[in-house]
Amino acid sequence: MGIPDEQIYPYATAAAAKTVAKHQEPQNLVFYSGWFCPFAQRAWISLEERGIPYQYNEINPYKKEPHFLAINPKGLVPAVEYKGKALYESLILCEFFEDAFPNYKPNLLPLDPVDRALARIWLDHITKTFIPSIHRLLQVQEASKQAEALQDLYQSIRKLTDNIKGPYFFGEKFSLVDIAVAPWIVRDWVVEEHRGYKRIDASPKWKEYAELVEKRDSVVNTSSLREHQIEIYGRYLRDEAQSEAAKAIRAGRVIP
Ligand SMILES: N[C@@H](CCC(=O)N[C@@H](CS)C(=O)NCC(=O)O)C(=O)O
Repeated sequence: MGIPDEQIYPYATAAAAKTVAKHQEPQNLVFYSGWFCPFAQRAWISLEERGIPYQYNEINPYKKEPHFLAINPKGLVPAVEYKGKALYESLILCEFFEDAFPNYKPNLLPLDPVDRALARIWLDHITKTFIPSIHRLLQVQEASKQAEALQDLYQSIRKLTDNIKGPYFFGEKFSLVDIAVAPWIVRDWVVEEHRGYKRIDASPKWKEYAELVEKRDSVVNTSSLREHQIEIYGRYLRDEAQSEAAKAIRAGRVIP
């Protein structure tokens, strides 16, 4: 018997469906994605930003099908197959695209070594504070714990926002730091509608930044309809989700 999370709408919709349709031809790079997945969207935005040729392959990672486990033993999207080798982990894939496709522009990591290290410092901040607090905010049920998670989220956002050069994190150039948060910006309506989050309460600069990031073509073109997402988020909001991330948050562990 499968888990309830298996019951997800099977395909991308809206602008994301058009992007999927444009990427059906076989290519050296096969992108295993889930239309609903914020981690997969990071890799997808990177591919779209740089115009890298890829073949899109929709996966329901909750089914843990053997053919997919052979690609990613963790059974998580995103993953890629490139020249017969399998790779996974969203931010590692984004960096892999930089390394394996140097001629596809623009680069999404700065070229200057100091800025490159700074980008990684902020990616680490996003991984360790922003994502865990937004997922805790979704899942915790007690009002006091929700209030705590909301304040943790605002604090994480403010630290990031204080370092945004504007309009994007590194100035005019859209980068991997922007990509790392973009999928949660386009999904923050869930915590706004159900957990009292407001962009402006994090900071006015965050609100301005979020409004810019969510309009970026690569972000819009990899986003699906909200109506299919709410079914998935309903399980998180009731703390019923059985995804690996949901189980980790519930147990106070690091998201795998
Ligand atoms: N750390 C991973 C997280 C990926 C992840 O959690 N993906 C989810 C979908 S959004 C998944 O595949 N879940 C399947 C499961 O939990 O069984 C990354 O950054 O790629």
